[in-house]
Amino acid sequence: HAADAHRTDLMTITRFVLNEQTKHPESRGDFSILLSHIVLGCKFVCTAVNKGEDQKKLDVLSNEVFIKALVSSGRTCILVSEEDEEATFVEPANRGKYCVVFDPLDGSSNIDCGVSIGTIFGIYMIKDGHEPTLDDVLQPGMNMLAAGYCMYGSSCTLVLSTGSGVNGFTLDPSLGEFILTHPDIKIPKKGKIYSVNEGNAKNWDGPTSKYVQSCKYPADGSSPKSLRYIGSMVADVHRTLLYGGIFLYPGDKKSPNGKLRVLYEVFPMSFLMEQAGGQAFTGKQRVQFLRILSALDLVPEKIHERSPIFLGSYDDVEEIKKLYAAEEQN
Ligand code: P6P
Repeated sequence: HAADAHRTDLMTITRFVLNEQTKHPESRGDFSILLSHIVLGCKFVCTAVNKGEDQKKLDVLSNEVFIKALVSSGRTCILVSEEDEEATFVEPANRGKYCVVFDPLDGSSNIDCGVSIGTIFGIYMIKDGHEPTLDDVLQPGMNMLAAGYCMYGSSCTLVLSTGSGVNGFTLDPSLGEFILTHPDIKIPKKGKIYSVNEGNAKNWDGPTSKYVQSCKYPADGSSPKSLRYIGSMVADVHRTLLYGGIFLYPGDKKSPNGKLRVLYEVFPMSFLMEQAGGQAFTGKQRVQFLRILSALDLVPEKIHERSPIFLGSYDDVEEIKKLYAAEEQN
């Protein structure tokens, strides 16, 4: 009856997070309450996306739902959304100790052709008990307590890390619950796929060009990597996490900081990759003390600033780090 036991032992995301909470006896459950409101937002967006609402409305709708859910949780004090130029400061009566940075519907330009899109989020703790300021969200990714994404595709999958590994949950529409389907995700140490928009190759710098060339014409005679690029970060990162390989959004001559946003695209995905045994690198940070800094060491100065990003399987990212380090030495 093992199968039945499995079927009846429903590990919902709520139960999973409460189990995590027991590891922090000092916790008063605020974090679990915050996560339950993020989960509520994801369920709403999943329904709205599947209803086939039109893209413009969905962008605005998703943002409003997450802002309202997070404010009403009573556990947040600052919210940064890709959709809002300014950060939202929660009024004192409803304030909690967490700051949430999120992209409510990343890749939404892909909605009309049915490509998977997603919500990406990261959670910081306010720095200390003072009046909240932007400094509380301009923290390095290393300080994130949790990060995750929810992918709206053939199924609705929420991938989450609260700092002790990565777990994936799939929405069971009949129950309206996210059920644990991918326990303890580990990214393969090396992969056979590279994921980049080759259309930008003309403007790439030396190390990126050399690395992509080595994917196509391996010097050691091994077989070339396959190119898979969906153009929706959540979909490209989810495939990289499960199958291995490397995802790149490099800087180039036209956009030295690339396209992806630090707070709610680069940091959450880098956090997840490191938690799954992979790594993340920006190509811009100087080598310090003979250690090339992780993307999570970056300290953002603006809430919507961008950064180049190379993330995925440990060995694959290591290759491009060596090329940037070599260029640095010259
Ligand atoms: P490009 C979608 O617009 C997005 O923000 C990410 O989801 C995706 O990874 C990237 O931009 C795709 O950008 O320039 O390759 O079309």
